Amino acid sequence: MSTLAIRQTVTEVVQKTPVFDIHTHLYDPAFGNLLLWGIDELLVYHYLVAESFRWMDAPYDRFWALTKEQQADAIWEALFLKHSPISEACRGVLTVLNQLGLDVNKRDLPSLRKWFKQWKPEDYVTRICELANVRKIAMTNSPFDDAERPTWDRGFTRDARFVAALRIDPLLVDWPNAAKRLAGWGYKVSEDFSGQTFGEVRRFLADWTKKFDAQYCMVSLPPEFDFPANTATSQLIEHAIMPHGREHGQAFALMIGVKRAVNPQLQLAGDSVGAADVGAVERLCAAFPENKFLCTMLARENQHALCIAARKFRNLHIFGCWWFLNVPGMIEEITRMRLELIGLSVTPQHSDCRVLDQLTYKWAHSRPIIANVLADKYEDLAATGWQPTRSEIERDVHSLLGGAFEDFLAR
Ligand code: RAT
Ligand code: ZN
Repeated sequence: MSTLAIRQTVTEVVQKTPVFDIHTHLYDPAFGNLLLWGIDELLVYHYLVAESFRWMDAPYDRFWALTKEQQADAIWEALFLKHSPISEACRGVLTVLNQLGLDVNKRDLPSLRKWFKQWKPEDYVTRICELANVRKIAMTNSPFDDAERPTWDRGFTRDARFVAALRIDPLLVDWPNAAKRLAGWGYKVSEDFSGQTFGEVRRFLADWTKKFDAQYCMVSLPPEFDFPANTATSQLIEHAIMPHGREHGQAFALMIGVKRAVNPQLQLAGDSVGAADVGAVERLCAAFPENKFLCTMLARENQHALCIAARKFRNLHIFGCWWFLNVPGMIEEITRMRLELIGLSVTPQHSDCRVLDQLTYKWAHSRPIIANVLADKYEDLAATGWQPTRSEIERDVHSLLGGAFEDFLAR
């Protein structure tokens, strides 16, 4: 293949390969209103809320008192009409509309709203999955979430496209309150870890793993996360999460580096970032070679050391350009570094979508970047005389878009 043919083939294969989106905040349609979609949800996405407040002078409370539609109007006005919508999150809204065949150039929010009203959620899920070329979506499912728990307790027919992930932040970052809740649900736990506490936490994890059919267990942690340490988080990981993981063959996903609520007035949009210690991840991987770990980190400063950790520990699979890193410049830099350091045993991207429609933009924006970096790498190989074949390219791209992740979970 000529270098041009390599680039064209890689671009085409990356576009055509269906993706397994391994971390989102989307829900199986059986969860009803928890599955967010449509223009107003797109506009009130917390990434845009944070950006719009930069232009607003009114008190925060006044914005939060508005209806969703009014909030969307305010954001549209501030971020799309009064200034050009060049940020990644703004551009995303326009990519969604464009992919749906809508004319963004009219800048006509009421007529966009009218268009979305014609859809039924089930049909819309299919339309969006087709457009985004997504084959499977990992949800974020928390037993501590009062909004979703009733649906699990009631039971429902699963949509095969949506798989569950057992999210346990309250357990690991707010143990005193989590202990109270577990006790309320009949688990014999004590805040001081006495008696059968660890065994009962394991029973709790096993119950919800079964109920969710959870593909992995997940937590997000602050920059200060350390292991081993004299903290409830560290104790629970060692004595409950790790044995649970081994017993169920379940990987433990760590998302590290989020500083929650640095500006609480921004609500969901008020979280920030801090550099963490990759050493804590290495020590976990070394202490528990029989456990599998997934990891993404929020700080740009941590990306190189995390790649090196993955070179040292085959029980560590790194994934995604998380949240503030999910912008083209960072995706390019991080994906290039990962491919150069660990080749194809990585999942370069997840979407973190909260609104169904965002699947189209997040993947439309990431795919060409991944393709471009990958094409550079194949070109370098071709320069040595090693010509990649189309089927080798297809195999590799399948790995990057979820296949390597599935293989890792199945190991
Ligand atoms: O990216 C996001 O939408 C964040 O608000 C978080 O949900 C983060 O991804 C997380 O899973 O904690
Ligand atoms: Zn997330």
